[in-house]
Amino acid sequence: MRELIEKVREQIRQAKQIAVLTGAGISAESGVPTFRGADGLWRNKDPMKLASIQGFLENPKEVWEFYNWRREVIAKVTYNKGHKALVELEKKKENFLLITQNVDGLHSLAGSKKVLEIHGNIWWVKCTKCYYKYEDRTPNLGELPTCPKCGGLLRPGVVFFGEPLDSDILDKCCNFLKHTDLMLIIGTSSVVEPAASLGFIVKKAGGVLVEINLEPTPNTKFMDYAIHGKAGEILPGLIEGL
Ligand code: BJW
Ligand code: ZN
Repeated sequence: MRELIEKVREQIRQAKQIAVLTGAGISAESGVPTFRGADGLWRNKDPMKLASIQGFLENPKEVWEFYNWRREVIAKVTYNKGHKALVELEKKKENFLLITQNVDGLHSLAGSKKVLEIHGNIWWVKCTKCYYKYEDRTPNLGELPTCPKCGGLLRPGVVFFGEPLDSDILDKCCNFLKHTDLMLIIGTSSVVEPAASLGFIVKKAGGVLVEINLEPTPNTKFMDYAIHGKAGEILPGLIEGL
């Protein structure tokens, strides 16, 4: 393990441009539940009912109940050593981008500046009628929250299954990845598209892929390096020694 870490550290040292993709695993050690895996949310909850646009249109009350609960959980937790290590990496590398699938806002809370939240942010709400969008950090917004401007039904400011990602944000990610020498892919099961395929842009451009995860994923076979363990334990050691 120590040898593997040293090899990856050397690759990081040499890389002129670095991208990081994070998923729910990096926030797991903060106490935010992941989606898949043994303790994942989708073990006993149906993602198509709770996190798809069809699910929201059919039963907004149930979806809001789920998101109000998640907001309450996230309001009580904070960033961990893994988030903090990525703040340090950003300070060491001028050409840096952190792409996160997480909606918990913990990277920004930790101090990361160059972050793109490709699945949105749980603290934002959007009106389904007039599209007014604003930040509201009240943990529980009640049964069916309504828009302060027009009274229409509000929805969580996240990207549901079946919805396109913001095209400006996705373009920024793709343009950066085309010129990236090394990408760290941390704590994601790599099954949700298009995030799961972002690493291939780097690979195609000749860059190095490094996965950090508790366990192998469907993309592990495409990695140059795979480190198995907890992000909050691996990242500080990897980045401190740079
Ligand atoms: C640790 C750890 C520790 C734990 N340390 N590691 C192509 C093929 C097939 C399907 C599709 C396709 N293209 C699109 C689709 C459909 C769909 C999709 O991908 N489906 C697949 C699941 C089959 N994609 C979409 O619908 C996307 N939209 C889209 O493509 O639109 C196209 C379109 C164009 C034009 C018009 C209309 C549409 C949108 C995807 C949105 C995802 N939304 C969610 C919920 C909202 C946010 C929220 O509420 O939080 O985002 S789903 C959920 O999954 C959430 C996550 O961001 C996302 C990814 O999950 P993640 O982060 O990987 O978490 P887990 O739990 O899966 O994994 C955690 C990992 O951490 C595990 O591997 C653990 O081992 C590890 N771990 N502890 C290190 N301490
Ligand atoms: Zn409105």
